[in-house]
Amino acid sequence: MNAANARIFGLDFGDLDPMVVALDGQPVEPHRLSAPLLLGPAMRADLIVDFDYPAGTRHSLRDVFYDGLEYELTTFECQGKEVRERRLPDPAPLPPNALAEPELATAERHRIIFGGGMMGMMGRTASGSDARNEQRTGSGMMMERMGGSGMMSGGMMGWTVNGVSASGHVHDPIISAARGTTLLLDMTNETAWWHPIHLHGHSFRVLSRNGQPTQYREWQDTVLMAPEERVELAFVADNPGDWMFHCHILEHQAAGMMATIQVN
Ligand SMILES: [Cu+2]
Repeated sequence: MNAANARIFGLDFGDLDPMVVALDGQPVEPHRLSAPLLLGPAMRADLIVDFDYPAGTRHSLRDVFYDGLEYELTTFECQGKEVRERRLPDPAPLPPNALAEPELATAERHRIIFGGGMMGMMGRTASGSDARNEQRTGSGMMMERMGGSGMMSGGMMGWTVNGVSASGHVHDPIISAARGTTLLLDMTNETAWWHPIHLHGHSFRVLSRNGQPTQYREWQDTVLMAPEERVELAFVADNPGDWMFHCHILEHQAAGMMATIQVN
């Protein structure tokens, strides 16, 4: 569980071989990791690791998200006698939760654009990895502080959802849906920064990233968007209320990257 305010983790399990069985509390088809596990603030993952390694061996878990700032997060050491002779078979899928399946054929499609930051000055020229590091260090941290203090609230430094940099309480929903409607959100991150986008009140299926269907159509309630990334997600709006929809880096939310989705 990433309980950090702003830090994104890229978990490299080294020679351990975890199986991912759930994301954001929702079962997913069990699968191995083919890359570091990315967790933005608010994101959760359930992993199963079978420690069938010889006693005395050490296995490190590293956070490799920020280039040049990789570090050992923790170390596991196998001790004592083995509890079984051979490795367990891969875990069976967890039983699904009772979530309504989105009806894509009749879905109501909405474009969502996340914008802001210092786009004109440094935004799109930065490569992905530069943006990662600037987000953590140097100009990025300075920008976070300035954005958080409201010094640059004149627009350039704010963060936006569909062009609006929200402040205070958000009463005008960007979407107002009749209960039971399938909403398909076609979202683009038009900034040079990563954003974990979180919706209250619902879980959604992540359908595609940059036009490529996702392998597991995972249920999540927070989706981490890379700079310039486009993500399609869908859910049945079946929980009445005014629901926050925001970046879970709370400085970004406070500087405008938040909105309301209303379900009637
Ligand atoms: Cu953000």
